[in-house]
Amino acid sequence: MTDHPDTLFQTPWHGVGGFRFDEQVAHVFPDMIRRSVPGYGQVIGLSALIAKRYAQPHTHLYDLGCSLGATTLAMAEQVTEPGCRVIAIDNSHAMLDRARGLSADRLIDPLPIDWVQADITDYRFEPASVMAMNFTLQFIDPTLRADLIGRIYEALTPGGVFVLAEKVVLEARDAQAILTDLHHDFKRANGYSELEIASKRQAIETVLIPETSEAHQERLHHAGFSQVIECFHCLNFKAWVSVK
Ligand code: GEK
Repeated sequence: MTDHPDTLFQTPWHGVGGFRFDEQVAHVFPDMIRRSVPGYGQVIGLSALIAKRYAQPHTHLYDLGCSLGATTLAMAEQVTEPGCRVIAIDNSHAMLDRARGLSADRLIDPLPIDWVQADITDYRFEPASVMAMNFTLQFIDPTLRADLIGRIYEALTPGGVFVLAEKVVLEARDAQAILTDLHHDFKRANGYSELEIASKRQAIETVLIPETSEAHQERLHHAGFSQVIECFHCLNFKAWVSVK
């Protein structure tokens, strides 16, 4: 399938209440995220490899904030343990609608997948061996993040893993400014104009609230994870694999 090109920000942003994961965004999402997040494909591939290594028989694998199901499908294709199923959760109806359609078009028969429209901040997780949350915690109200990570830890079986990928910020302003410039260069190199970069930045700044790596690592340790290991880093994007 060819990705629909992301042209959403070719006119200035006049949105009220910030960026939303609606039908317009869902339509262009694969193109948008690939051109905006350095290493996105690597993080998806890595999540699937981690799922393959850590999935335990007869447990759930969760994809939290699944959007169109890139992580979901990658995990479902790699895991061969018996009795596993993937629970893909997103609170955007538009995203899930599209994700269900895309997964129905797949020719191979991976693990069973449940597509669930729900808010992950108040969802009751079943026992799971693998939980992935790629580029989603950054959209959750910061005051709810510790509770969510705590509930993820509680749901994991001993030896289970949590994959977390996020946009991060540096404490030092000068260093952060360098990373921001380079991220904008990445977007320019992927064909976004100055107007598109500025408009997207304006639209997203009230809804995407990044934290420092240290804040993420501290929260993961505090939740109880025995190992918190950075497994991906490109510019201002990182991923960690945390083992219970
Ligand atoms: C990928 N992981 O392709 N509950 C459920 N879903 C939520 C919530 C919430 N409270 N808040 C936001 N979302 C995906 C990419 S995108 C990242 C994840 C991005 C959902 C939201 O609807 C959107 O689909 C997703 O989190 C974030 O690997 O757009 O930069």
